Amino acid sequence: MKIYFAASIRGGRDDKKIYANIINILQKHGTVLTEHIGNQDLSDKGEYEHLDELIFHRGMQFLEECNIVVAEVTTPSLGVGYEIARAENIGKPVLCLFRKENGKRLSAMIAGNNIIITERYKDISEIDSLLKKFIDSHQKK
Ligand code: 6IA
Repeated sequence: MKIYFAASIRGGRDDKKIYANIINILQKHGTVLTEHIGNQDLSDKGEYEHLDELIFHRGMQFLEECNIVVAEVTTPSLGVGYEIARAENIGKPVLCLFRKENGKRLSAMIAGNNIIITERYKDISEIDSLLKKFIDSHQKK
């Protein structure tokens, strides 16, 4: 199982520890093609602009290659929104994970899309079973 994990980079890195924890859990279920998202040294600064084209093309290749997409969507990110829409267009199953906190509300473009599965969680301990449920439902199809 090849997993494309998407989460905010330039949208903000406040949740980077949570991303790293989610990646550890995902790795029990398959290969995470985008492990760098959990990199604690990766900031939201724009010092790598010259690499943007490379980053985009590599991301799109990984999206084609993956079996499922898992996106942590609590911190809004243009890049993650783009990846989700693109994944849906090319027929990849998408699971969005949203942390219930601070009265934040998930974009209606995600919450209102019935093709995408959105799960709300309070604690990282819930992720493993949410992921199992998602993988099982797609393997039965
Ligand atoms: O708009 P955002 O930057 O928040 O978008 C985040 C999403 O875009 C992630 O899910 C990634 O898949 C993708 N993405 C954005 N920036 C990068 C990136 N920069 N590396 C890999 N994927 C990215 C790091 C540059 C590097 C030289 C350290």
